[in-house]
Amino acid sequence: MSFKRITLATVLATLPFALQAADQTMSEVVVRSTKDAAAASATAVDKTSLQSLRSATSDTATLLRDVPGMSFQGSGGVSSLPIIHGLADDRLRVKVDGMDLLSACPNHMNPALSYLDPAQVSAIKVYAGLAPVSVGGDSIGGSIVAETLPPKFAQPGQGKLFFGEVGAFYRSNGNANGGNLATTFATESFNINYSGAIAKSDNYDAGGNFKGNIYGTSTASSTVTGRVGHTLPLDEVGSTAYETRNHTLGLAFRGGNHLFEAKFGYQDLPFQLWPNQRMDMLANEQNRLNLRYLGAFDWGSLEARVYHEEVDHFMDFGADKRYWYGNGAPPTGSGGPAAPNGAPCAPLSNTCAAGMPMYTTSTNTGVTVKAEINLSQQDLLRTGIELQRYTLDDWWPASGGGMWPNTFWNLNNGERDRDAVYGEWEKRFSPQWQTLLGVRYERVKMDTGPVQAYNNAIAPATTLVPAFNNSDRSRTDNNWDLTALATYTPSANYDIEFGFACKTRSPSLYERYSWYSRGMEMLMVNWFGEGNGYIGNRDLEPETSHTLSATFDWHAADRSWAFVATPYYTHIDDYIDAVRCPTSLGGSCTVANQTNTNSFVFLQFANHSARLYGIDLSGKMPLGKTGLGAFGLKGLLNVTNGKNRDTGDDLYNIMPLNAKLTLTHQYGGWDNAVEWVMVKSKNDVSDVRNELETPGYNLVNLRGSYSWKQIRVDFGIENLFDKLYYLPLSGAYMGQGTTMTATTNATGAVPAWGTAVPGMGRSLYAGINVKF
Ligand SMILES: [Cu+2]
Repeated sequence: MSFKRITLATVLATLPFALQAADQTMSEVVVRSTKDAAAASATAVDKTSLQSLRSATSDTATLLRDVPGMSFQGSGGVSSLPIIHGLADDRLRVKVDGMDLLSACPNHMNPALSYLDPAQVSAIKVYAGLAPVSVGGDSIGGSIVAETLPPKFAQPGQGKLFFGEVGAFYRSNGNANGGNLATTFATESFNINYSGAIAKSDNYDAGGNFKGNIYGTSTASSTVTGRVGHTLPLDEVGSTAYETRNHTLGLAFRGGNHLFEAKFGYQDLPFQLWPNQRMDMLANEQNRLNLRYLGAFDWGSLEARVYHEEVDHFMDFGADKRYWYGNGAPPTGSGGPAAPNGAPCAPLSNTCAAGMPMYTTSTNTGVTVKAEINLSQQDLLRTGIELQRYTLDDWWPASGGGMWPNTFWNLNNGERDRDAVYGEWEKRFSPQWQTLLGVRYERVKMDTGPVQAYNNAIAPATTLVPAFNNSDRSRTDNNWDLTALATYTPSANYDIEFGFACKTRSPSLYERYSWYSRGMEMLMVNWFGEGNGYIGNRDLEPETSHTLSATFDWHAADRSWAFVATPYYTHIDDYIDAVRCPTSLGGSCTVANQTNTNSFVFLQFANHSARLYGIDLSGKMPLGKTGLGAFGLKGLLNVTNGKNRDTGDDLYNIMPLNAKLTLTHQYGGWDNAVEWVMVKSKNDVSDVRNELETPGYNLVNLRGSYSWKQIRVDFGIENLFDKLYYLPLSGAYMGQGTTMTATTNATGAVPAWGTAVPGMGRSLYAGINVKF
């Protein structure tokens, strides 16, 4: 667990120059900016936790698991969607090295943090509800800031530096393994560094006795040639395998008070299968370039950044979701076992289908300029501009059957551009009182081109295609954000931070422009994991949150013990929730769909009034020192409640009451822990989405590590007692069988509505990292 004041030191250590404080002026600027109120409202994960978790997970978002107020929407093995105080995914601003990255996929399979391996993260922090406006806009639920290795330079007279780290891990469940390498060569003014990591896993096994293979008998189930069910061993959770490779290359130059950095990032992900989506990611490639200037001046500091990102994303059915058509061999790199022969399907026609290829590409170009101006010893002004140009294409080539004869255009030349300007004023009235006040204006402009259905000549395409193509689709939102924070430190043992934030997020391209009401196409538009289908709403308004929050922090002067409580209340106007799609849209928006309670359903996005409240509690205390080492206790408890105020329904995917108690042990180079994770049953569910309830559970994890000067070994056992449990925020299990039916229990189809995704059974893990 990490506490913000303690971790300021960690944040400091990871900032450029701080390690090698060769330049006095420069480091003073950097030091100043981490002591301010803006930094105080963040919770950073400490270095030790980052190091120990990288052997236990390849899913970078979950590095934040011990941050109060965080939960995670389960997804592919390396693509969890972070949630802060019940607000998920696009509602958060997630920055990787200062870049605003967005998922380019109708299932949000490639969120920002999926482009970093845990081993590449040198710092990650969370601004819950009360994020300063300088940390980012177009979000209502807070910000997550992740950074890769900062450049380190040689000190005067030190000559050349060459150092690095190499590591590897193995996890028994799913036979997961991978490795990481980071190296740096540097002089006093030049730095070149590389970091790379690979990770792969087979499907994992659930704990206990999981029978997900409900319809897995191998008989033909459909008139579509060759479509039969796929049999998995009992206990194996289908479509949880993955393989990912991430690389960054950095160059940096320093002269006087100026730093110039260039970072290239590359992801080449062969496959990541999805237990709670109807599709699998069978390729994802990202290229990113990030140029940064940082300068220190008498008056303060100036930071400028230009970035460009391109994503190529491809989906189809992975190994567990169909038998392969044609010669029976799965596509190269799809990760699954070879399937028995299906009947050949060539040429494609309206009665002969071969999978469902879906492509998404995006380009993302941003410019940010930020100045920190020291107005006086007590006053700091932060001001900046942020520009972003974003384009997205989403198309599904004809593949036979009902997907014939056209290419389906889900989004054709979608554009989402942001222009923002902000100002933020920090004042230190006295050693006890600090305040921060910031205002941000942001204009979001969106548009998209004409679309077409697989077949424009059949209903409901006959009406929806012309309706969409003849409509005025350009939208401009003028959004205002405001954050007001105060920190009061009456003594060395107590401080309180409290404030108010008003934040605005414009709808995403998918929320506004997904347009087709046929069942299969709607089922493809879903980033919630609960198996429903969605259609967009061009009349959506931006959602605006109003959050009141306070953090009460009692602690020892050296933080050997601490107790922290953060209550919060958020009211959201125009919250983008969902309604059963109106029958006027035709297609699968049927009368029966309006009232179904035990099936997958079809929904349309709609603005409603909503509210969330809750409290995060965390604490730690020493238990005493014996000849066997120092023992301590850490605890964490999160409560969140969310309601749609218009319909009275519960909000979707709210984590039930959960707590974690950790017994820690330190002795020499040993650092060990026993974790007890407790999660209550989830009974408050979204009725409109037929969200699944999940039972409560307890898990025990063991973690150990031993550090020498240059070698660190981590090991542990997760889910020690091999319990079968269901992930409360992972939606519906659709990891095996054919996935294109919303309502039937046909042989060979996905498990019927009502099965949640089981969590991982017992897993032993070990990792080693060697510094050189
Ligand atoms: Cu996708």
